[in-house]
Amino acid sequence: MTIITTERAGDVLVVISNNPPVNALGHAVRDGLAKAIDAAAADPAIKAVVIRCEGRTFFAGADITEFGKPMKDPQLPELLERIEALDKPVVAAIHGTALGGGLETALACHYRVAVPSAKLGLPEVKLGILPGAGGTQRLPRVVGAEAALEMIVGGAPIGAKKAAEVGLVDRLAAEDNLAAEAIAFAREVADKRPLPRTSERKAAAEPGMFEAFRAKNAKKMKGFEAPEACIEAIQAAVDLPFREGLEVERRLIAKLIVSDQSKAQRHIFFAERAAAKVDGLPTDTPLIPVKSVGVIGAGTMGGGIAMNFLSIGVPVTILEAEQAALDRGVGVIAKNYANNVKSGRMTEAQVEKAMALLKPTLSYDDLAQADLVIEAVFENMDVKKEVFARLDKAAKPGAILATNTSYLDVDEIASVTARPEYVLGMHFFSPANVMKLLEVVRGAKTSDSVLATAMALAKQIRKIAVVAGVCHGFIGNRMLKPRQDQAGQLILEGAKPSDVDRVFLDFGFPMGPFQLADLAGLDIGWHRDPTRRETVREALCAEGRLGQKSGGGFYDYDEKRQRTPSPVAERIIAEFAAAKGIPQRQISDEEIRERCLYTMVNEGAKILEEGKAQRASDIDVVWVYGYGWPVYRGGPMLWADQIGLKTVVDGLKRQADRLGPDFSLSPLLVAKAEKGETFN
Ligand code: 3H9
Repeated sequence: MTIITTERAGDVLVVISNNPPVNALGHAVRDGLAKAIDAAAADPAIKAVVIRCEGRTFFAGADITEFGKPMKDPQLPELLERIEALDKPVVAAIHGTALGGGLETALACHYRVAVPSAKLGLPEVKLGILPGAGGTQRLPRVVGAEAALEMIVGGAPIGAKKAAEVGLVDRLAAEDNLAAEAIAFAREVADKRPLPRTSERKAAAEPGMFEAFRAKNAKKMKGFEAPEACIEAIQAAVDLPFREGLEVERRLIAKLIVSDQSKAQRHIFFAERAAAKVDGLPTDTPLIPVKSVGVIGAGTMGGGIAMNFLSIGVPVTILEAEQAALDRGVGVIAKNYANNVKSGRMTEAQVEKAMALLKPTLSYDDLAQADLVIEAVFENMDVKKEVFARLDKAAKPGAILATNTSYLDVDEIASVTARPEYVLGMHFFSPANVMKLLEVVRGAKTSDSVLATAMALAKQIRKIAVVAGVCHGFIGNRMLKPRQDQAGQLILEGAKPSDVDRVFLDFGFPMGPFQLADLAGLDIGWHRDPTRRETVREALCAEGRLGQKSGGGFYDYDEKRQRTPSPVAERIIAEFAAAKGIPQRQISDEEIRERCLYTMVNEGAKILEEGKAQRASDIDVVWVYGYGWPVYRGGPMLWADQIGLKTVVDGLKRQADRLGPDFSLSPLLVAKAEKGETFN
């Protein structure tokens, strides 16, 4: 297949790219475009050029798979300079998504025509780099430095209508008539001179704007290298002539592209897409149509789960055991939707439409028509079994029965039904209407169709789904356990909760384990017997320290919920340790890291060894999207690859005596470390 073809439309040369799936600007595309531009330059009969793409989108960027390898000429920046330098107008005809190098290409063209549904953006920052083909220099010259900062440092695309308002798009074309309107436009401007070359414009900026932007976005940018580089490059667009600005851009991208952060962020980009693929599942596996959903349990999880479906127009019947709990659950859903309106994420009309699709009920009979029922009741095997036995009788044949359990054995739950092939786990993360991750737990008997349907549904409700096998805690919570155990042990041996949390915050987690525990509430699962103090949490609860909500837990909190280390909590912990005869010592940050994080990598390796995750990158996706692992560290398995598996194994061996009786090294981790291999 020829990737770049040309057609003549009278005196307009139409250059067409056809490089599925997203017209990435790989070598063949660059080469073809360069030849077409040369041909246009050489032919006096050609008065103007239109560049457009076949398929679902205009160029979605440089070809990310080429990063890290020597790129073959022509390079994108040079190609774009040739396009801009052509002495005949070049018009970009944009549909779909003009992203990264794609938008940079459009910016090098003299004019941009787009359909209203098109999106334009420079998302490179999300890959740990910056626009490196002139984008940091050209965009501020078109839309001004302030808007360019938002687009380049934020990375989110804007719609074509907005792009037209800010001067990034010269004309909007009808959705189904882009090619013809772009050609007509090219004819209109064919003789207009001078040609509007972006590089010849000036980038406007208000004084103090860069500092204000840094201050406003400090929290979002914390830990990331690329955003600051983007700001520096945009500043260069304001301060320096175009060519010198390009030099700054080039120097900055050269450094970023080989950085561990960019490798990690690119890894997650591909990992997210790989996670959607289920090994051994034929691509033509028939899907089960899901037109209505049932949710059992209207608590925090059930309500959040229901919202996912209501928001995409799928009716939900939500079931509770008692009217009061049902009313409360529906009230919370309504409140969450109202908040979405307040924050501008939804309109009143959208919320009304969603709420109209919700049917609250106390009767299992009302679940009879649902194509999928998700159980989100109390996390207890007996309770779940009872629910599934009733559900099996109430649900129609062919309905999918899913459990939102976060730890329990999905096969045991399935065993109480007469249709284990229709049972699987759909483990949402709280708040379920917000968090991106969904663990799809494949039971021993789950059918291919049921699994494929759950994966497809996940995409519809805009979740990132990862397939996990049945084991205690699946991927995420299973790996959380050694981390929590070690954190709990460390504070008994002499580390303060704030020491442990600081190591996590420095690493890039939004919260440390003790902050998180206080936020969730220390009384989760508490037996409410103050005389029983078998764990530190029980000891804290016994003294009324239930976490943030009671003004104190591992930390003390003021009225604004600001935390400070708590002498009272530290006394309770010290007394507990003394009662257990645990000697106190100084604990280094390195030990905290090794015991909390290396043990997670070890558990991840065991999950792989046992085939409970399909690939190491799936584990990384779980931790980035479900547990706040910093994306610039690529998830636990890629992080381990980057610091070296031998480093991890050596650290674990050094700590072995302190890791408790349940710890054992993963043979897979050890073998890979010995062979100098990596997980990803
Ligand atoms: C850049 O441009 C750098 C320059 O500034 C500097 C140069 C010097 N390359 O997401 P999907 C694959 S950096 C290679 O499922 P959708 C993707 O892996 C780039 N491959 O579709 C997947 O493969 P598979 C800046 C790419 O419809 C398939 O295409 N641009 C690229 O949900 C389908 O993708 C970006 O960061 C690529 N650039 O979403 C945009 N893009 O089927 C990145 C996609 O084997 N792309 N693939 O799993 C996106 O955001 C989305 O893919 C897009 C389509 C919105 C375009």
